[in-house]
Amino acid sequence: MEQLARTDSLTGLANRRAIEEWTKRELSGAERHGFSFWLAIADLDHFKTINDSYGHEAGDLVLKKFAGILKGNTRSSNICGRIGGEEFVIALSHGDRADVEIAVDRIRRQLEAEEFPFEGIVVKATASFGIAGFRGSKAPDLVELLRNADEALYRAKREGRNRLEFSLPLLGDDGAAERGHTKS
Ligand code: GH3
Ligand code: MG
Ligand code: MG
Repeated sequence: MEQLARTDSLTGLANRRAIEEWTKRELSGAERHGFSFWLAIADLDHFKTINDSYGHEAGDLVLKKFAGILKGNTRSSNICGRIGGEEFVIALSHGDRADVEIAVDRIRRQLEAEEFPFEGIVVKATASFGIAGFRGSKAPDLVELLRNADEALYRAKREGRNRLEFSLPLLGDDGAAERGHTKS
């Protein structure tokens, strides 16, 4: 029961509640020990068109396979989950911006390369990603991180989809150090 209450039934990923609990814990650790914390929102591109063209079941198949890609790319110290219909999050502790960019872009490329055989046709899908991060002594809450990640996601959509964008500077008083691609 405990486990079910924290699991998304379609994909088996962590649900919003589990993400909230995990993020809260990690953010307080990040604040105390000075490590960074990153949150990426992934939103499938033109997902409505996939449903409209091939049906809701095809859409569900894409959601499940994308969840598999996320799981395959999540280390035990990180978490991924489904927070809404076709919206997912990947939360990563530690690492600098370049590390996060590499990890998230690997997921983006895997989805782009994936073929979803469905009733004799091959369905393709892509996703856009918005990423927000924190490093410093005063942690934001999940809502604030999500808001920043969402703003970056909106930019990724506007600039053509199938891409990732960062919300910069990072939240927190050490966030400016992460402006560039390398840690200073
Ligand atoms: P964009 O690239 O701007 O994100 O376009 P979009 O079509 O993905 O965005 P929009 O928010 O308009 O559509 C999301 C669609 O996701 C609409 C909804 O029917 C579909 N959806 C939400 N949850 C599920 C689900 O559990 N299964 C399926 N098959 N579809 C879902
Ligand atoms: Mg959406
Ligand atoms: Mg979408």
